[in-house]
Amino acid sequence: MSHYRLMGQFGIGQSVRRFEDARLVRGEGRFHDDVSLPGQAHAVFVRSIHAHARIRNFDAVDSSRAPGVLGVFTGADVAGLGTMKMTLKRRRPDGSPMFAPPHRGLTRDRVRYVGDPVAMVIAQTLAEAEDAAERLVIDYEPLPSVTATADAVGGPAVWDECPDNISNVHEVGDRAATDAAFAGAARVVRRRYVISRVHAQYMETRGALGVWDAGEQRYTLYADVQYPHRVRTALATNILNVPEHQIRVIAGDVGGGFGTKGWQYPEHRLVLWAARRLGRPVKWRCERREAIPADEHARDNVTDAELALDADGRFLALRVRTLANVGAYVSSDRNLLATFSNIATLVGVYTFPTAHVQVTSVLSNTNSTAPYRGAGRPEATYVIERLIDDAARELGLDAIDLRRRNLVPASAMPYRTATGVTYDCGDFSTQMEAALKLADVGGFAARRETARRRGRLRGLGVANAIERAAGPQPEFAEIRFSPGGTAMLFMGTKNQGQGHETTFKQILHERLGLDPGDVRYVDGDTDRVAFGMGSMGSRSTVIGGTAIWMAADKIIAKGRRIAAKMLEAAEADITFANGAFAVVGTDRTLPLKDVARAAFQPAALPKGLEPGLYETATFSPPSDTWPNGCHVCEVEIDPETGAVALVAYVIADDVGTVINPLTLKGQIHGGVAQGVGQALMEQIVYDPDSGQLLTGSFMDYAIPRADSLPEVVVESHPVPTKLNPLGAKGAGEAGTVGALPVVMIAVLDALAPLGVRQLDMPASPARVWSAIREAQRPGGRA
Ligand code: MCN
Repeated sequence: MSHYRLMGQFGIGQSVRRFEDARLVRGEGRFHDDVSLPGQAHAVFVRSIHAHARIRNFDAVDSSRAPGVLGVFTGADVAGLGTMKMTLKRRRPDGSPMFAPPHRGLTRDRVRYVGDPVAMVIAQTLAEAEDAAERLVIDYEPLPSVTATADAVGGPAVWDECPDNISNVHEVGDRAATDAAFAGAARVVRRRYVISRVHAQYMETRGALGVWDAGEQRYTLYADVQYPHRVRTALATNILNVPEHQIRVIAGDVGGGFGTKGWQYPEHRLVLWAARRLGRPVKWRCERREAIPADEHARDNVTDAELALDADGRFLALRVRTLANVGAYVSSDRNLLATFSNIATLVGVYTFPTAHVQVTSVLSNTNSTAPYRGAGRPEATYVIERLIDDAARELGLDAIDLRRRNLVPASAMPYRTATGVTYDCGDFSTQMEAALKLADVGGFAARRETARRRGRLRGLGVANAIERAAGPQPEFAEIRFSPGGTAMLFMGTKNQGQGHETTFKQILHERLGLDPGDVRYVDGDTDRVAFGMGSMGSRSTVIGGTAIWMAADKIIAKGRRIAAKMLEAAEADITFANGAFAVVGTDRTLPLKDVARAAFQPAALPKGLEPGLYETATFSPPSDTWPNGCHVCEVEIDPETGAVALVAYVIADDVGTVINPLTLKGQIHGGVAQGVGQALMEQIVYDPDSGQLLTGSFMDYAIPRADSLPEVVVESHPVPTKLNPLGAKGAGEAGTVGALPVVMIAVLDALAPLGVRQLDMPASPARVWSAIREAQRPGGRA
């Protein structure tokens, strides 16, 4: 197929179907558990059954003698391993440095959450390791525990060194100006919002295979991580204390990461340590029943929010106080990410003259919390959008009008928020009006009436979403041609299901006209890819994609010199378009593929030009992009059972230039599903007295299924950013950011006629049913 026929078919803006899917749907993907090496042993982790306990004694005699056992290791054995390090400079309320206790891999003397790893049992087979793990006798002395966010301060100390359980306090905004604005406000609305704790529930549970090569004196880790290079650096510098070149990290296909597979888990270092100790590869794979206790969790905030308005319903100030539950350990900056990522967009898409936000990170006897799709942004949007809706109801205003009255106009761009960030561009009004139209909000009253006649309560939710994406951290791309004229594309980002191969080949095609079939895509291997920060924060398209663009520009620059010689023209007269060089003003053209072949033939090159055609580029954006959009949904509630059905959902969104409308929709759909999941059914629950994890499996942790969602309609209204040559903004988290608030807003709208004013997520049938009964009780909440 010629380049000319291909142009436009695979370029930016085309709904190209994912190149990777054929392999994946045929079961030919290579996930971590598909990797097995000769002589590998199997590791099983023994985890705490208590929320908080002192370990009086380990008795490993029986376990060590079990058939096939190669070793039973405890914290004492791995004491030589380092820990992750914090770089954030946070403080406690008294000004002292923050209290951020790292996880040591295996806990030695005290366990601090159900699931805290205390021992590693390694045997010839997995079954033998599991049997031996059951024979390990651990004598625990249970201690009082605290798991609920609101109870953490003043609860039993998770660490004796930090009696009040306050890890740190973080503030943004102008306290004095905000206090003054509240003092002079015509109306003030106050609410408390509880954002539940959830688990990412990726399809592929975690795993790791550690290898020690004695000859090379080198570790290799196969694991499903989102940033292999940063995992390598962390292992080398913090944990194992070896040069980075002595570690190779390989992440093959990753069956979902969602932020939670971002960093360095204890199991990674432990399988490497064990592989060296035992002289054979050591593999661990996490069963689904182990995943919830073993993985980092997410969200889990209690927020008191206050909105000050003038007599015309204009926003004067926002005051937010959040308690963020960070769990028992704060091993790296990543464990605090959500606590500051949530701050910038608490003001949403609205003009606020001033704001003041204080986030207190509290320790508890729970798993660490970490980024999960949105990492603070869904929480922020939840708070501001629900507060606006509650304010409208309390003040007798129309919630849509109240939003309209306070939107940041497109003419105000770039707009500096009271929370200290700058939205570079965006047209929030266009998104909102488009979504309202798409959702036929005008026809809602009639639909509500029809539903009422069927005995259903119908509710409408509107929420404007904005999030920070693709912040200023570098990303890497390399385009490497072979002498035959085909190319390899090496990326520092790591695909976890987003469709990177397709997206990146489209960008490459747009710039160089390369047939995607002529390009092999590579990511996830620190030996093959020079550098990378990895995939999180909806950054890959914007930053990795721009790095491709820049590397492609270098290919064109060098190719032009070669083409000039081949076409016997002056370099200044050579143009490049549609995958071919041309002599300006003539019909003489030369495909890039031919130029690439010539690049490896010294005789074909201009004098002094180095042979070969391979270029790298590293892009670091000047600032964040601000994807935004408006979500509108409708729910119907059965008042007899409390069951909520999501019946309509539309989004108008702006992710800047859309690279692939098809995969973008897939991203938004997936993101919405995760927001809907949290709003309606998902929740990690601990028993308040014992600290036991009550939702340890899919028998008690509900996740959305296909029939939980209606058709989700997405309409893009791009406002390209000037912060990168693609004009693209991030998109991977956008769906979740809007979904979390809009569903709860719709639920509360449906319940409002019954007098229900307050309901925290998840809006499960039991909770909705109880809220209805409570409101209808004489003297109830209505
Ligand atoms: N896209 C586009 N045009 C844009 C931006 C994005 O067409 N302007 C499309 C592209 O197909 C691109 C995809 O959306 O490949 C995601 O792009 P981007 O916003 O760059 O996000 P990342 O690739 O950096 O992925 C990270 C993001 C995050 S932070 C989470 S969490 C998340 C998400 O992606 N985790 C996911 N989506 C996920 N999807 C899957 N299947 N699995 C996960 O673990």
